[in-house]
Amino acid sequence: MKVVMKNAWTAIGIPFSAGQCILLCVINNENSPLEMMRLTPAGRGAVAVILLAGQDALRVFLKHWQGKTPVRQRPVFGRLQLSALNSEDKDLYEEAVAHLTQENAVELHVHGGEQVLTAVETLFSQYGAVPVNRLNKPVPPLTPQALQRETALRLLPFAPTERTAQILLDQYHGAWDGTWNPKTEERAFLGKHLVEPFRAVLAGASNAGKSSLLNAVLGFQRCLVHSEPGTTRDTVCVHTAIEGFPVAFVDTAGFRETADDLERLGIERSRQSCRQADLIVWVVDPTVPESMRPVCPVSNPAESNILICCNKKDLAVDPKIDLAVSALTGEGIETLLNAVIRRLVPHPPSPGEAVPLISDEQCR
Ligand SMILES: Nc1nc2c(ncn2[C@@H]2O[C@H](COP(=O)(O)OP(=O)(O)OP(=O)(O)O)[C@@H](O)[C@H]2O)c(=O)[nH]1
Ligand SMILES: [Mg+2]
Repeated sequence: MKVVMKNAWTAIGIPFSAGQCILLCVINNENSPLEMMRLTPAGRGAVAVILLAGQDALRVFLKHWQGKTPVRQRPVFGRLQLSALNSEDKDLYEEAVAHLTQENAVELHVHGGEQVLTAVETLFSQYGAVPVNRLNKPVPPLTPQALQRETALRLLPFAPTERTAQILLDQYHGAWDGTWNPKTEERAFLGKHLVEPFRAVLAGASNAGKSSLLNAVLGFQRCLVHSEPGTTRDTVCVHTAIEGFPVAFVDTAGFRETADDLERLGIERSRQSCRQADLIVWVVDPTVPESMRPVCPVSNPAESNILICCNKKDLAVDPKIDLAVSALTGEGIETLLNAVIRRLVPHPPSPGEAVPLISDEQCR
């Protein structure tokens, strides 16, 4: 990867550790203004690296540094005083490793929390240091391929699974040649869910076994289960992954006529969850034929949005429903998971295949 920075920066990315990249920077202008740059990628991390560079970098840095003066090629340990210039409070410090990488460039390794990074940047900005992006802001108009690559790189640190990280990496490496075909169109839905999970909502009549099913899917007892109908009130959302694709399962209050105010509030939440679902898994109890009713509460739901699942297979089956499972014995749970993921990702991409990335809001 070669990255060209604006102004005085020239940078080359070198693989650093799993999924990370550090930029080696060369300052090639003696009168360069004071600039600071985050060298570690966005996202959570124990350590972050900030580069302060420019003609005044070392002088400004040493004003706040307690420790050995950094010399070229030898990192030193010390404390950076973070207090504002005119502040009374001089006791705010960050322990750090400093490294003079060039004549006018100090690389500072600090704790990776956003508050520490902001405090360090606030400190240097008081001396006029300007934040510089790790990647050059692309000059508009961007080609669709360049936009795809840029989005992939931005989302990569937030990928929740190895598979989604691999897909994003493929897009960064130019999987998409910019042409649309029916498959690309279809995969745009997946592109929206490489960071944000799909939402699969377990809904249905009360007592059909929705909470038991969620527990069976997860493999541990997350939700309360009881023979009394109306057990679940609040929605319970649990994140997991199927075939490496992130899925948030939502357990909901069962639909039924009730005079109980609290339960009615819960049922209203179930309705809301169904409206926001990428997939509704409508759970039916074959021992209670009325559990097919109440019909799904979403007005005009697209049929592809609903998967009907007959639970309590150990007690009975409904010949009209193909998908039969038992939350109690675990029978059919694998089949259910396969059915869920095939509805959400009908055509999973092979390695290197294009998945269009669309939205900014995927970046948390
Ligand atoms: N035999 C059998 N019983 C089950 C199965 N799944 C759930 N049950 C039982 O059915 C009852 C209701 O289960 P829940 O999981 O609480 O049902 P629910 O749909 O979440 O109920 P609400 O939250 O009240 O809407 C409990 O007594 C469970 O033990 C199953 O596969 N087989
Ligand atoms: Mg329940």
